[in-house]
Amino acid sequence: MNRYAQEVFDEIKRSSHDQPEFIQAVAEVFSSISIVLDKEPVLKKERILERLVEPERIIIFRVPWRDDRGEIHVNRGYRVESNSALGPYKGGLRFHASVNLSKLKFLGFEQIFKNSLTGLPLGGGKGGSDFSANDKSANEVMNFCQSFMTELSRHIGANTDVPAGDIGVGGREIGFLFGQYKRIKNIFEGVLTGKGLSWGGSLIRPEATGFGISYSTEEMLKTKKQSLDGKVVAISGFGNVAWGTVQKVTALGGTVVTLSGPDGFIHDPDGIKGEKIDYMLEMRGSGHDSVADYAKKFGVSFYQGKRPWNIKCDVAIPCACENELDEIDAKDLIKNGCVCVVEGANMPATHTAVELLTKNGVLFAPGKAANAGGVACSGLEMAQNSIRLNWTSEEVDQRLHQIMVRIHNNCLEASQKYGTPGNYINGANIAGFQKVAYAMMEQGLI
Ligand code: 2IT
Repeated sequence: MNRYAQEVFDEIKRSSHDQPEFIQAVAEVFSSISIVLDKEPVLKKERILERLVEPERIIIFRVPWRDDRGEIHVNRGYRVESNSALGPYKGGLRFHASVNLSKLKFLGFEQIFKNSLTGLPLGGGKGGSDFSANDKSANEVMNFCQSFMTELSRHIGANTDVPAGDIGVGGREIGFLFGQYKRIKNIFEGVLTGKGLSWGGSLIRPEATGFGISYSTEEMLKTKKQSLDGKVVAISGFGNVAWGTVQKVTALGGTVVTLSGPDGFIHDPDGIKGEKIDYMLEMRGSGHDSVADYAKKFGVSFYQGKRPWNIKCDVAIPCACENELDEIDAKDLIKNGCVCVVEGANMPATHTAVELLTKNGVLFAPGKAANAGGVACSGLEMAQNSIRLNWTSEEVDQRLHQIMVRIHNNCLEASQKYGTPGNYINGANIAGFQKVAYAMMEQGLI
């Protein structure tokens, strides 16, 4: 690491010692951009790193709500407004029992660079709550969302901060949140993305993250004169990201053979396609948060408590959550001849796993480049809201495809320009960082 970066990093380790995911994300970005810091002393003079790692604002609030039996519960709500140099804060809301400040600071930090890479006018942010919808009724989820938005509505707006979904926040939750925002503010505006189609949503937004991941994968494989056609693909997760990825990978000729949940993973060697893809939506809607049902329904193997990375595959796409693919998994993938690992989730591979994979010549794409299609389509939803028009699915998909190809090429070019050709981690961090850093300097001491 560059000396200036190391100094700032040491201070973060001290001041944020209880935020391991945030420290992990900062370490990766700082290592990648060290070469830029070496070449451009103005970045130190302007203290860009200290400014970047400190969110512009963090809002933490009480979310009281009533369950169906009349009992009162209190959850903690958050919005981390990381950076607005390039546009309004933009990033998802995560509702899950595991949500804490470290995770949201890491996700908000990543979102700055991801959103920069999209080429759209989007700042970075993230939010959510330690609330899990799984064991709650629809009425309880609505009560929670209304209470959450009652406070959040003071801090967001179509030109200020535009949240979307993430783990635990899908179309239903966005609907409840949007309805409450409109009631409180008396403004119908594009304050959230991932909206329903009849009230300001964009076609392709539900599929966009997975489609974008597949387009990225295709571009990476192209550099090795390969394609997804005929490839065996292992995927983890079974939520929105996995669902879109299975659809597009299958359409491009790949065979997806695994899905996973907190309970374990399923292995379907014939491929997850047709009605099996639709069944993913049913599993998610059931609120069970498990994939064992898939194995029962389609008569395939289910491995309790295991992750899918020891299944032989050509391409692996972790789409569940942070740090779900470790050193042991990386060794299994390498041993089984995997040629490409693409982060569908945010930071699903641990630091050691990434080191092992890249050292062994496995193509590797970081989440901030590969899964940027989700937020890019959110940017397209905002554009449609601004012009009060809706584009066709073909038009949105074509723009999404163009954006993903451009992100791939920009990352590859930056990796070459700074001496590590084909290292998409360095490429993504450098390309994403430079644009934000210069925008911050042009806007004065912000
Ligand atoms: O991690 C992500 O990029 C998202 N959850 C989507 C964010 C967005 O604003 O669409």
